[in-house]
Amino acid sequence: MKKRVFSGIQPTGIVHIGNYIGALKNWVAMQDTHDCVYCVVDLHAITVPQDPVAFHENILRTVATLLAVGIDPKKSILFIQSDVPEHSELAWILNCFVYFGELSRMTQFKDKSAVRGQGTSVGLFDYPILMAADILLYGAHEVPVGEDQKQHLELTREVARRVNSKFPNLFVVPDAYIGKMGARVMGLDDPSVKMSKTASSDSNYISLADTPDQIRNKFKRAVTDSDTAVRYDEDKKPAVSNLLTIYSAFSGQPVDAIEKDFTGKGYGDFKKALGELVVEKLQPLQKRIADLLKEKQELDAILAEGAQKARDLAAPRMKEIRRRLGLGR
Ligand code: ATP
Ligand code: LTN
Repeated sequence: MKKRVFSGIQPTGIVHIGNYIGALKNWVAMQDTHDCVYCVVDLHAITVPQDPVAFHENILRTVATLLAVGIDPKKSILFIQSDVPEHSELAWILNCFVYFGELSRMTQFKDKSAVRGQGTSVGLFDYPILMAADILLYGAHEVPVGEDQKQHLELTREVARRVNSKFPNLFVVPDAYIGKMGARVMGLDDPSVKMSKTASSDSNYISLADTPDQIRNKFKRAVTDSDTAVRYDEDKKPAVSNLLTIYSAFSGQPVDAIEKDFTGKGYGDFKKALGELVVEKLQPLQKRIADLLKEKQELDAILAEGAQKARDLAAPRMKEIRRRLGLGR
């Protein structure tokens, strides 16, 4: 039996190369070795306000992006979270096993609520519990995510263990799968913060929808470090190390081979080559995304089938959970 994988992505905007390198590349690779369930987590996205029209477009664009990068609905289950109501139901149950203090310590909550102040929703506070429900509902063994989700995964494991101590073997305790390279792609304008689609400046990230000129310009303007050598050193040269990580992810070359190619050349040459490389790799993806978005019926059919398969797994699991807890009739 193959091990089960579950992961999710928020449809909050356009997917950026940090999401791609840190998470989606691993999602695609795991399809051949694992039994994969991938979800567009729209209920997570409404923890902050969304305009319904733009939001709906973002959901479809995210689905098209997943298909374009190589998520294959014949190999994996691909669906939208709100199509499977069991996620919300399990989240409620798990809420009753988690303490206020634990959620207050989540760094993503602290960061996001600091920005929103009094406008912080209860949903934002509860976000990690819905994520735990996503994972535990499917009995996932492994969860491929970027480094920023490590703390949420730790909480998920803790919740699973806690429930299991009262209801033995109810949940599989999942492991985070965090890649060795590119698990934390940093902002191009500031290598001390992670690349984020909700960053204040759009020179922070390269989105999968950027035009060739935008991509070239963003790399040209990307922050570098004080000396001139193209060399990987996370502590002393965080900006260039980040660019080398991106180069390596898009070219498939190991970092030391790239360093060799650029010996004696300056940052200018390196950033120019990086811009061209990323343009060349993203163009076919962009075309596929645009083509898929024209086929609304096909997308809908894929999602309907994915939702059905996900429900077929979730419904009996939820029934069992209700029974073990003594809920209902
Ligand atoms: P963002 O900060 O860009 O809004 P997010 O982390 O809030 O993104 P998602 O879009 O749902 O939310 O993330 C999808 C996946 O991408 C997750 O596994 C996340 O860990 C990963 N990821 C996000 N940003 C980065 C990054 N800069 N480097 C590597 N992986 C990342
Ligand atoms: N919080 C995640 C998205 C997410 C997720 C999940 C990831 C929601 N549910 C379940 C893995 C498994 C993020 O990347 N911001």
